[in-house]
Formats: sequence, structure tokens, C-alpha cells
Amino acid sequence: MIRDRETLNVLLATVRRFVDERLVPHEQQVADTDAIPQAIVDEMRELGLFGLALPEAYGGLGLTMEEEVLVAFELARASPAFRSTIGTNNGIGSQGILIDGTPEQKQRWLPRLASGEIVGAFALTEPGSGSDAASLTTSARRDGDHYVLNGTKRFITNAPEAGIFTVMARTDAAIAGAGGISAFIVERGSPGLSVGRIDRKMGQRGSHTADVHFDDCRVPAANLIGGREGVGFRTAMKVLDRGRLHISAICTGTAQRMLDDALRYAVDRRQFGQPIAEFQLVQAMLADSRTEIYAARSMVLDAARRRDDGDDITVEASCCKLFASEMCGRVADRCVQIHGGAGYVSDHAIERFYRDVRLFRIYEGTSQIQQLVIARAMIRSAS
Ligand code: COS
Repeated sequence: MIRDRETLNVLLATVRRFVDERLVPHEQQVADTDAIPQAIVDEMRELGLFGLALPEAYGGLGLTMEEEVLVAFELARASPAFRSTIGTNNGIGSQGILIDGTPEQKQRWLPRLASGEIVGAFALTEPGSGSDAASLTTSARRDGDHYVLNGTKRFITNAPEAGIFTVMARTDAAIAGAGGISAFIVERGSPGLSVGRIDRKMGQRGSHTADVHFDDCRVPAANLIGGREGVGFRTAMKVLDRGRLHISAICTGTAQRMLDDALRYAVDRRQFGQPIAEFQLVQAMLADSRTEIYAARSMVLDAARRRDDGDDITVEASCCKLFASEMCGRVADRCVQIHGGAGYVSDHAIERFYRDVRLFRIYEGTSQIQQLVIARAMIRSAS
């Protein structure tokens, strides 16, 4: 749903300009230093990017899902690390509180997330629990007006920067699956919380992940999301439904950027006496990529509109994530191919993007988990 086309167009034009003039020129620096320059983070704050998806009542821009994916298409034309900087505050690091938090929890944390004063992170994955998220073993034991958390979370995006973590932990050891899990807001600086060293990833330098350890970490009982035990897994799944749709938009925008670069290269690069864009085998790669990006864009917009209409989009979000992330991988591969040898050396952005986008098929649910979610729902409705 688009609330006011004119206001949205101004926002989209502003983001487009910001991407072209500020983010793209800093991409190599971010890759070299593994850090987003502070000036860029400050500009992102000023533009309101940390609070795109948070309601105006909490200081955010209050974008609808359709508006948000349109912004995501634009933002994703720069290195994924920039989007990741603001990604958790708008998505997995805030939505648990927004969707299921108490009014007090929302009031306390959302304005600080929306302004970018603090960074939010989402701690679900563990060393022994990835795709099988309901098997997590981090425990939360009630002790008076606190819970005591013990366990380790793994690959936690923005953990080194985070001021608060949404942590899924088992409050009922007697329930092995999803029903024993609760969600907590845990502040950095809580006694017993520590963050491990930054992971050395294949790509996405400038976006950090790390382990988060809880050693008898004391968390006020008031930080139990929604004030209810046993519903934390469902909170996490609702957060991921939305997150998967957002990531699908990011896959689409990033694929568009890679294709734009490859097209420019194909038009400039001459072989056998003519631009390589004149060769039909290169044209096939360009055309297939354009077609698949269009398909992903259409899917993402449709699912976003349905979510704005109040529909349950669990299956559509998984369809989008599956198609858009796999599509993005195919486009990355073709775009390296169009660049030829130049695509394999780091002078061209495509070498970096090829590594960056590999993560899209893995995080916020692997392609295989999306297939499972889609097929299970189909079978359920048939039986
Ligand atoms: N929205 C709301 N509730 C949901 C839900 C959703 N999208 N998906 C599942 N649930 C609920 C179910 O209804 C069920 O509740 P009840 O027991 O009350 O009926 C509960 O959650 C457990 O669901 P399910 O039985 O489907 O759980 P499974 O253990 O079979 O696993 C998958 C579900 C595999 C889909 C889940 O573990 C998953 O998404 N794994 C991937 C995790 C992931 O994406 N990690 C990425 C890192 S986090 S960035």
C-alpha cells in the first residue's frame, strides 16, 4: 500500500541520490577497512533510515511494507554492508518488540532503535541449532524478578555494535520444541553477556557477525517480550516472515545493480571488433537476468501488498526469499561471466558482489528451509 505517492517519490529520489553519491563511492573503502565510515552512519541516521519500518508514533517513518520494499530495491544497489547497518533496526532487531512486545517495551526501546541511537540484533541461531531453530538450548531460568540466561548464540548480525538483543531462550526445559521457547530483550552491558570476535566471512565486509555468550546473564523479568513465556518461537517466526520479504527486496535490488554494471561493461568492452553486448550469447545472459529480476520484483511487490492488506504471507515470503535469493546468485554468476577475466579480479565491483550475495541463499532461512515451509503449507492445505 502506498499512502502518498508524492512523499514516497521524494523519499525514493533521496535514497537513490544517497546511494549514488555517498554509498557507491565508499564501497571499496568499506571492503578494505571492514567498517562503514562514521559520517555515513550519521547521514543514515539523519535520513531516518534506521526507522524506515517503525511506526511514526515511535519516531520512525512508518513505511508500509510496499513502501519499504521499494526503498530496499534502491538501497540494495550499493554493497549489502550498508543495508545491513540499518537492516536489523528495521527488521529482525526490532520487529519482535513491535509485533509482540508490551506497550512499555515498545515505548522504551523502539524510539531509540528508530533514531539509530542504539542498534538492535536478533539472537536465534546457536552452534548446535541453525535451520532446526526450535531445538535451541540457550536456557532462561526464572530467579525472582529476573531470568538467568546461559548459552551461546552464533553468527549474530551486528552483535559487535548492538545495544540490545532479541534473544530466544528455553524457559521450559521439559518442552523440547518450540513451545518451551521465550523471547527476551537483553541489553548490552548486562552482567554475564559477552560478544566474541568478529567472524571472518566470505564477503559482506563492513557488516559484522559474532558469537554472543550468556554466562549466568541476569535479565529483568520485565524484558520478557510480551510478558508471556512459551511464545518466543512464534515471535521469531513472525519476525522472519517479514524479514524474508525484506531480504527478497534486497536480493532484487542487488541483482539490478550487478546487471547495470555488467550491461555497462558489455557495451564498453570490445572484442572481435565490436562491443561484446552485440554478441547473442552475451545478450542471452543480459536478457535472462533482466527477466528474472522483473519476476522477483513483481513477486516481492505482490507479497508486500498482501501483507499490507493484513494477509498471512508466510508462504509468499518464503516463495520470494527462495526465488529472489537463488535468482540473485544466478545473476551474479552471469555478470562475472560477462566481465570475463575482469570479473575475477577485485578491480571490478562484481568480484565483491559475487561473494557478498552468496549469503542471501543462507541467512534468514536457507533456500531448503524456504522449500520446506512452502511444501509443508501446501500439504497441510491438501489434507
Ligand atoms: N508465524 C507464526 N507462527 C509460526 C510460524 C510463522 N511463520 N511458523 C511456525 N509457527 C509456529 C507454529 O504454528 C507452531 O506453533 P504451535 O505449536 O502452537 O502450532 C510453532 O511455531 C512451531 O512450528 P513448526 O512445528 O513448524 O516448527 P519446526 O520446528 O518444524 O520448524 C522451521 C519450523 C523449520 C520453519 C523453522 O525452524 C525455521 O524457520 N528455521 C530456519 C531458521 C532461520 O531462518 N534461521 C535464520 C537465522 S535467524 S536471522
